[in-house]
Amino acid sequence: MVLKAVCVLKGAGETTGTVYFEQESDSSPVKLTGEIKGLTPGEHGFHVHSFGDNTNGCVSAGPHYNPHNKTHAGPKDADRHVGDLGNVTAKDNVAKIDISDKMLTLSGPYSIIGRTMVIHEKADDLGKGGNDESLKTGNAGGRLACGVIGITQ
Ligand SMILES: [Cu+2]
Ligand SMILES: [Zn+2]
Repeated sequence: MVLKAVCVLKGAGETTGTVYFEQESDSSPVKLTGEIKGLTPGEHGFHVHSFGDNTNGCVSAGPHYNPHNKTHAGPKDADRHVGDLGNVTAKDNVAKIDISDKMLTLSGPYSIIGRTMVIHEKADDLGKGGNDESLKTGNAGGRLACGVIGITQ
């Protein structure tokens, strides 16, 4: 059975986006498509954060989703936060999302449904920044927009 989810990102500024998630079966990679608008040109960190909580804006989403207690890294690293999707790149203020990720899942105890996608102000250094913050957040800076990942048809 194909699993599907969607996330509408909003924030305090002009950044908005829609991301679609699709997974062919429980053990398949998750495909992310869609776009994020209102970005400065260049790379922006893009992660799944722990909580589906927006009570105090994107801050309430908490840290990167990290159920296996790893340090922050890039999406191709074996040891990484489950939520570490690296960067998306904006051209003409729009980032087209086209990601396939083997660590995310839409089913089971580590499902990302009900958690939050966040798009950041700055590039994620993928854990290679040489300081403590790099191993937690990738120094990606403020949270421009976010949204809760929800089930769709
Ligand atoms: Cu993040
Ligand atoms: Zn991380």
